[in-house]
Amino acid sequence: MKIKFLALLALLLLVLACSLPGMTTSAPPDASATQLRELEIQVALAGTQTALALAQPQPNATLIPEQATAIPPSTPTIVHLTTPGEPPAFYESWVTDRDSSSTAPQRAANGGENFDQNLYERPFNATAMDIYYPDLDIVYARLDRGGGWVYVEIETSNVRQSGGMLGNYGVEFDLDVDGRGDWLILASQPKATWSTEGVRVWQDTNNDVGNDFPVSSDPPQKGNGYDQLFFDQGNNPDADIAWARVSPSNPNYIQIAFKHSLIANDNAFMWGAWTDQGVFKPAFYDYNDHFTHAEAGSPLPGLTNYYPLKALFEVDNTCRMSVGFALTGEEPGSCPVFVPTPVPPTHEPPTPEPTPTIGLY
Ligand SMILES: [Ca+2]
Ligand SMILES: [Ca+2]
Ligand SMILES: [Ca+2]
Ligand SMILES: [Ca+2]
Repeated sequence: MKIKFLALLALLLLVLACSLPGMTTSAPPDASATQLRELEIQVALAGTQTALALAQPQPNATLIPEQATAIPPSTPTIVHLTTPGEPPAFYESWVTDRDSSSTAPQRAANGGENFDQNLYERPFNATAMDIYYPDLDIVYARLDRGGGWVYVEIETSNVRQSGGMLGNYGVEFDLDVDGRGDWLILASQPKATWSTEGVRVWQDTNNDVGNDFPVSSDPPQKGNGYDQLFFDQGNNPDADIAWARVSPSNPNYIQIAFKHSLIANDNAFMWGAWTDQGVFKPAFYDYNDHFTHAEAGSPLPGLTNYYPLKALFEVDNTCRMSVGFALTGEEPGSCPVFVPTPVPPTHEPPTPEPTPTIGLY
C-alpha cells in the first residue's frame, strides 16, 4: 500500500514537472490536465487507504501482550466458617455390634450377620478371609445432637494392624422410618483433627434404596441407590456441612459431626453405623439387593452354600436405632427390642411395669 502510494506520488510529480512552463512535452495541454486530475484522485485515494490500513489494529502487536498477561485458572479454595465443637460426654442413642476379633482366627464372623435383613458382619478380605480388619469391625456406635450439630461416634475393635484408621466410616439415616435409607455419610481415613477432607454425603433422591422390599433382600437392583453426591469434601455452597476425625481420646474411635440442618433438623428418625471399604459404592445400596447371597458370600461357616465372603467384603454395619421415639422393634431394619416376660402377679408388692430394653445383636 505504501509502495503504491509512493509510486503514484512520483508519477504525479513527474506530470507536474512536465506541465511547468518552459518544459517541452509531447502530450497536448488538455491531455496533461486530465491526467493530472486522475492522478490527483488516485493519490488521494491511495493516501486514504494507507491511512485506514495503518489505523487498523495490528493482530500480532496487540494479542501477544494480552496472552502474556492472562490470569491462569485458579484452584477453588474451600473456606470454612464454622467447625464442630467437642462431642457431648453423653450420647442419647446408641447401638452395639458384634466384635469378631475372637473368631477371626477361624476366619468367621462372630454373629451379627443376616444378609436377608441387610445386616453385615464382614470385616475380612474376600475368599481367603485370612485378613481381619479390626478398624472395620464396629463394636459400638452412639449419636447425640447439640448446638446445631449431630455427632456420631463409631467405636471399632481396634486400630488396623499397620496402625491407624484406614477405612471408610459412616452413618446412614432413614428419616421417614420406611426402611429405605435417605442419607449416607462416609468419611475416608479421618484425620487427627476435624476435617472435611474425605467426608462425603450422598442422598437418595428418588427413594429407591431398598428396591421393592426395603431392608429385605430382593435382587436384582432396579434403581440407582444413593444417586446424588450432595457434599464432597467441602465442595458445596456450605463447605461446613460434614466433618470427621479420629477421637482425640481413643485411637479406634471415629467421630463424625454434621449440621442438623442437613436432615432438615429432623428430630425423629432411624440411624445405623457403617464401615465400608471393600465395595464402597453408595449407588449399590442396599447391597443385599445389588448382590445375591450367593454372589455376596457369607462370613458364617455354617452357611456352607454361601461361605466364604465373595463380592461383598470388608464391610460392617449395625442394626438401626431410633432418635426421638422409642423403638417397638417393628420398624424395618430396627434393632431388636426385647420385652421381658411379665412376672405373674403375687399378693405382695405390686409389679412394676416392664421396661423395654434394647438387646445386644
Ligand atoms: Ca462388628
Ligand atoms: Ca427412608
Ligand atoms: Ca430390598
Ligand atoms: Ca436412588
